[in-house]
Amino acid sequence: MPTGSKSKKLVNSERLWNDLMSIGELTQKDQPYTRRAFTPMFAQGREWLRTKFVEAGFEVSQDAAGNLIGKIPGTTAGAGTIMVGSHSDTVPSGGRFDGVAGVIAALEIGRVIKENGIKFKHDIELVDFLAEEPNVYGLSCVGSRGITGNLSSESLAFTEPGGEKLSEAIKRVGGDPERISDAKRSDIKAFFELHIEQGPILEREKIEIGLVTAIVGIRRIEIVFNGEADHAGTTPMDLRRDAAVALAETIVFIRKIAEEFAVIGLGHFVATVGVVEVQPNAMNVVPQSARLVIDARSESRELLDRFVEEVTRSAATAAESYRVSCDGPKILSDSIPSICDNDLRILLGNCAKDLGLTTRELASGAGHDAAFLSRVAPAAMVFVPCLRGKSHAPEEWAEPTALAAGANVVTEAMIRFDAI
Ligand code: HGY
Ligand code: MN
Ligand code: MN
Repeated sequence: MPTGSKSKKLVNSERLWNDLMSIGELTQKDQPYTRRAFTPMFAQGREWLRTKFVEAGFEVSQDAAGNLIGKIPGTTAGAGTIMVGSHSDTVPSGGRFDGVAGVIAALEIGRVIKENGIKFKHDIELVDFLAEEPNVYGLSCVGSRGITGNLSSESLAFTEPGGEKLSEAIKRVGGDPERISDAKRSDIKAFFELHIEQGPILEREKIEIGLVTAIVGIRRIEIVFNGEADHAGTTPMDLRRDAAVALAETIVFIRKIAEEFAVIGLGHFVATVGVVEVQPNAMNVVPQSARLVIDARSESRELLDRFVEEVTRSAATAAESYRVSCDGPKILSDSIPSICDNDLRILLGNCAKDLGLTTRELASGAGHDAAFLSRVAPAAMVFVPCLRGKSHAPEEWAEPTALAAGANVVTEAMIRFDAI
């Protein structure tokens, strides 16, 4: 039976906060807060984390998929692993909390376990997953896909505009793509991820702990319209083959159909076009080509399928109207909706209540590493409120007390899970 707290608040809130603010300083100075996966700034963040893991007395390693892992061996050989973690990479001009709050919480939980001499039967692993955010190689959740055996040779061959392959990038940050299958795990008995909600519900309802029921499936879809470059001043309107107009009409349709699907009663549905590229992108040239990438999310795969059918029809109609061709829709990535483990969610809820915290269940409209971990292990997520629900922006904010509360809930749940 492990010693240690029963519903005690063991986390050092000030230390957790100071570490989070320190790693937040490791950002592209001209674009706070930016620590894009595989960049020199990301490598600085990783070095900072590795040092902290070593100082905390963890056994530090990297797996073949490039995940940074701090381990505290358990007392019982073969008991398996309890894993806690999230990601330290950011979106461009992102925040100081998305992902990295969960990594620093994992670091703090590991320190609490060591400092309080809490003995676990299970091995404990504290993880920074590689490249959770979509990146220049066109694939998100790189490290957690690796842990679940979902990094195919096709994915490893994805290249960024400069021609470097994803496999080369993984190697560059300490992974070993030739042994990528070694990253696949079957020993994880429970996975916990603490994350800011990245939405307004907990703050609005003044709830301290969010217990995540499901994580949406995310489908990223590319469409390219090809017309004809022409002089913007001399070409008569009826002779123009303007790719950008077909793209614009399609974006408006995407918004309309997403608003309809959002209230159709099949759970969470959202879609947006976050990437728009026009070539040759010159103000006095009729656009020859126009590329868009859609990020569509839903708890229902059937609804995502219907969405793609509707968008396909709309894009074809727009292309015909403006006498341009339409390549796509092409599915760039397609993660399935993930259900979080019911027993772990109940355990987290009981721990939160015993710690005097209010809770509510909610789905996650954001993607997370937990979505992949849930394919190889029981996985659960704890959300903490964030200011105005804002995320993926420098204004992202969460209170020190909220982060400490979340970390205490996860710590307590790990102790109780280990004792089952
Ligand atoms: O895009 C997402 O949902 C996550 O923040 N990567
Ligand atoms: Mn994110
Ligand atoms: Mn995240």
